Amino acid sequence: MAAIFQIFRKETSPCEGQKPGTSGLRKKVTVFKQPNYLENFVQATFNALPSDKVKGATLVVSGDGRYFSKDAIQVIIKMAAANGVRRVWVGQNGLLSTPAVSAVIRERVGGDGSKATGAFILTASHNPGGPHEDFGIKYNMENGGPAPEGVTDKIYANTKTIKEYFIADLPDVDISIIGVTSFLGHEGSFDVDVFDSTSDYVKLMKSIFDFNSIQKLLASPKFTFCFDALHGVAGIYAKRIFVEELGADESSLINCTPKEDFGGGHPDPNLTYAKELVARMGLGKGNTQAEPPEFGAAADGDADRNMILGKRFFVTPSDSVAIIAAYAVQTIPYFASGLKGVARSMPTSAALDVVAKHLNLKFFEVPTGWKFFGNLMDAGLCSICGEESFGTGSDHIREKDGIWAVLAWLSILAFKNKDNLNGEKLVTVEDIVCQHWATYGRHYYTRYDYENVDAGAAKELMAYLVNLQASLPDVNNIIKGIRSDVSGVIQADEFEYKDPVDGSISKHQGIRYLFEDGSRLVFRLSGTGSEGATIRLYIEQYEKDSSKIGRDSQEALAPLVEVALKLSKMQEFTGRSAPTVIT
Ligand code: VG1
Ligand code: CO
Repeated sequence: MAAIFQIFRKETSPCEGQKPGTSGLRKKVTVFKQPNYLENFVQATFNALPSDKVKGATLVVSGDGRYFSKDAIQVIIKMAAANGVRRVWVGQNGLLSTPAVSAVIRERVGGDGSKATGAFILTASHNPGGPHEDFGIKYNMENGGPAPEGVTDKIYANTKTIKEYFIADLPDVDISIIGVTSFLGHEGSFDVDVFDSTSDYVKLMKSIFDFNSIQKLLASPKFTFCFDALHGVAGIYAKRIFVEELGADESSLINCTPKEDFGGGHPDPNLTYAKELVARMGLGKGNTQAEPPEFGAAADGDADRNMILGKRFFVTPSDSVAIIAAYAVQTIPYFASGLKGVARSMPTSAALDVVAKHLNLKFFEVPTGWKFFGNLMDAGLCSICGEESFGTGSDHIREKDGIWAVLAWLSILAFKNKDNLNGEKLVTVEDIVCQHWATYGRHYYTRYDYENVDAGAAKELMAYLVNLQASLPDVNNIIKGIRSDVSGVIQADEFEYKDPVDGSISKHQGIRYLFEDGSRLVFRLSGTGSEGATIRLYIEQYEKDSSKIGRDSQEALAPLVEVALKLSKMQEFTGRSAPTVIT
């Protein structure tokens, strides 16, 4: 053991703009590298926690491996030591997916019986990485979920008054080698435990799913599979689970080596950014791919999001969660005794609502962001939940979980094909989705994102839409002038949520226009961008008539889209004639 480490108190002053967004603090790397910027936020977080969750505690520090993570991990280790933390757990090479962090907090027991009470997760999720791109940091609590608003508000308040931070003069720890490094301080010892990034998570997945039946599906020569990690952290889990445990061929994995800059792309699993997978699956204009795989999936940088594809077929995330919920009890052993309830974020389509009604399940609609699901799960009210933004998950952890969603779909496919693996033709992803629509009706759905819009203009547009809500007759007159074939608005408001467990209220969670026929328009400002503002416009229309469920979704939604764009004066306010991304 080396010499006793010293703790230094460093003077500092507040840095602007350290308000955590929908999921942590996300800024350009160049901002995070400014003197004291990272240190201030970390100290503000320590100061926001009850002292027993810092002094003597065990914390996890890891992330998706993006540029600047390794430097940040060393700083956080030294600040943890100086603030009295007893031990820090680090995934090998600093890698842990966001869902794996949640699993580690909840499940991992250290050699000496220790359990973690929180985690710093270093990721900006689906935002690009690299010296000129984004870095991010968020704090998760003892239940494995993101810090609730009460805590993030406190962190932000602390960043505005901070005067000092504490840091120990420890040497850098080699985080590429598994093992424990101990240091002696004036108040006792401090350990850094570097452990295998995948084993806790893999163990949890094996306890949830029937790996045997999935293995049989993957072994069928009729079933072909492709997974794209977009160079995010999902790659290390994909190799362990899909190849080593389930026997998929190595060639089924693409972009599964994590890179600090995600190979220069957006690690965002949607039809725009997951280009290679989308082409392989035979999707996209003019695609001539001869024999696409039966099933394709992608995850984002920190592996909490997922995109599910069939051969030449896209599953909307809103449909995906509804379908998983509908099949869960039959196909996933973890849910065999029934679902406690289901939940979705407000802008997510109502496909899940219809399933909940049919199956007589408790149902909740919460604001955007995973932190809102945690309370419901901790109270035993919710088993499965999802967001339209490619997030799906369950109460096995307190984060959304990309690999879990892929395993859930493989479980459904294995179930549907269990007596059919040598048959003429497999039941496909498309078959499963179409059957679902035929039973429950179809929710046509699309989202338009206007990225990096002038922040002032975005605010004005939102204010305009709120003002408009004061008079429904006026709204309906405007709409009639735009399209006479669109039904009338019967309710217009800003979504407000009262947490049924702790009674806390979250206001201004999105502007809604609800139509008589069940259609909806929702407008929100993103809380995860790092530059300007991003306007999200969500458009949904319900179709019960089974003869009308097979239309192209952009075509089916065209009248509503026209109404949304003209009603909001999108082009007038933003100067944009088209969105940056359509999903
Ligand atoms: C977006 C999504 C939201 C998701 C959040 C974090 O937030 O809309 O549904 O929970 O990202 O996901 P916003 O405020 O930009 O709309 V992740 O994978 O970036 O942690
Ligand atoms: Co993510």
